[in-house]
Amino acid sequence: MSKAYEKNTITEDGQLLLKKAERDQIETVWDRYEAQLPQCGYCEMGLSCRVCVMGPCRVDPFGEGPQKGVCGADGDIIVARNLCRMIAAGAAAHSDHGRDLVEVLAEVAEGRAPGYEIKDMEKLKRVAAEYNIETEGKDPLKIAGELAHAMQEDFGTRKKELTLVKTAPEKRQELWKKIGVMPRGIDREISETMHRTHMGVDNGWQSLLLHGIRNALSDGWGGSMIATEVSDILFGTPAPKLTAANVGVLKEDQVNIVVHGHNPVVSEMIMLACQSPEMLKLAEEKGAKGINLAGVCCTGNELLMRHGVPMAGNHLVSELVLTTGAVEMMIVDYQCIMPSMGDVAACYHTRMISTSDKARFPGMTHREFHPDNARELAKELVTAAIENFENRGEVYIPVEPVNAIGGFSVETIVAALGGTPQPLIDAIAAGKIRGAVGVVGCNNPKIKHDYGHVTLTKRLIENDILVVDTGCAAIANAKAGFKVADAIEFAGPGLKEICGSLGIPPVLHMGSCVDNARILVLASALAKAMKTDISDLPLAAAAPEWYSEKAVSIGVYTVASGVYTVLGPMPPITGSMNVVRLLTDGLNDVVGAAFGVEPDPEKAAVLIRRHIEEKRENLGLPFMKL
Ligand code: CUV
Ligand code: SF4
Repeated sequence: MSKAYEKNTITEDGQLLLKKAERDQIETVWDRYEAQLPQCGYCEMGLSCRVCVMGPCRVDPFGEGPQKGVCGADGDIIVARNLCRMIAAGAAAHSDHGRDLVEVLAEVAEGRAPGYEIKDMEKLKRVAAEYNIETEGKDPLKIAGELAHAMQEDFGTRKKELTLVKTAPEKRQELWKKIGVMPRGIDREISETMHRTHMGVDNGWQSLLLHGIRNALSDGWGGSMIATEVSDILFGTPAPKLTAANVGVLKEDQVNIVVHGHNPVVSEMIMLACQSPEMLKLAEEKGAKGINLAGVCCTGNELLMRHGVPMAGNHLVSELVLTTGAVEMMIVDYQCIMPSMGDVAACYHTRMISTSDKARFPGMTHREFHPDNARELAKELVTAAIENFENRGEVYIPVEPVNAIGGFSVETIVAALGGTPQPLIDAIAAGKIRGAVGVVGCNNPKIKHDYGHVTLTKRLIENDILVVDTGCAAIANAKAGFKVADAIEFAGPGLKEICGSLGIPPVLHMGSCVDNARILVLASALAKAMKTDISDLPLAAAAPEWYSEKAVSIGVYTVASGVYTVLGPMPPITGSMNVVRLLTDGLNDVVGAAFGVEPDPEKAAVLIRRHIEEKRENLGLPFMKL
């Protein structure tokens, strides 16, 4: 059987490693996807329901079979309920990640987290001020303790609104209040979604979706934002750093340790252990030239943003990274870690370690990290990885890494602009930069790996649209070479001029998926500086290859924040034309933005350019007829 490697991925390392995987008889995500075809049409349309045991039920999309579930729910209700449950799961994932960070902050405050510390004192004070915590002359650890406590309150049910929502433009806040979607408590909204979607509770597809919006907002302006802010406090606010991406970042003559997952709590400690002289000495004794730490997915993005740790790959190549035979140990925390990873690793010498009490995987050794044991456990694991170096078989690292610059927090972007967003606004007003787009989200075997991200990004920057990216999209764009200063060659003349004079690439890496909150903060800053609402600005977002429930939550809070968002893969909603019309059009009248769906990135680029020109025209800025 010959495989069309080119059909699966545009990346050279991905194609070569797919060949290697075939030789080694490794089953990959693409093989399993093919084995699943054709996928269930009812599920694809969102028309199947497993909410209770009178079912499972399905509604016939052609109007011939049953039109209602056993309980009487029709297609609109079932589709809306399913979508809301996706939002709840996504919001829960991001927000629980945020909670874990808040817990570390609390333990740091109590002196029970050796190795962790407050890295960004200024940010601690700034965020504490948002929570109305007095900081003058107060011991930082005391501030940290009070802040952790106040943030934990945001997760609860006792508030009228989340604290950080007030960083949104005032008009936006008023709108959220007016339509009744102001998020009250992070856990509360998730829990209420589960309640409303229970059989026999909320059976208004519109009211369900409105609550879905509130739930998603509790992620974007709550859980995710808290995750980002606390990560910056504990590990430092990112600043531009040179890094590299693709599987070529693995080193033949060094001990390779790869971290995979999302939360920096574990990976930061692993990084510190890798840098310790004691470990480096041990590696040398074992015949290695050093210890090379690399990332996959968002925990990698967290390390990349703050420390320039290189990135071996994104979601769809996570299995392939192991087929290099060069990875001594992969250490995972949670989210987006395929349960197949242990099977792949078993064909090589790679040791697989799971670290979170809430995330177990077949074929992995479980070594649980807690703030009090993290520093010691990290050293133990790195020692074991070093000792595994001598067990290596054949190593295959077929490509050279691509350089990239990462680390664009809002703080550094504003600093690069000279301390205010005004130069960016001036450039937009003058038409040198036509607008800005967040390209975010996952990979999905339904879209050729990285093709969606890279094609869309290329089309946007060549049309003078600044791109900011996060998650797997950010890794795709790094591999494509869009993140070095020279990448301005790919940009249109206006963007090229502005980025050239600032010395920044035309595509700015803003971090992990929870760091989409940084994009919200940036959009807010622009809207506030222009004394308007986010929905008036020439902005858009895209998730060209999304797959996860987290991405659904992100998409919904982005639209609800006033940003037109184009999805690549179609969400499971086509079973209800009412839901489709609301999400792709009706929401414009509710929140001033809506979704588009366009799997072809060339066409998505046109949709986005048209949207941006329309916003420019409305603002009275020079616009281009497309
Ligand atoms: Ni969240 S972006 S696959 S790892 S959610 Fe995971 Fe970051 Fe998508 Fe990528
Ligand atoms: Fe069927 Fe209704 Fe139960 Fe869903 S909630 S499984 S539609 S009976």
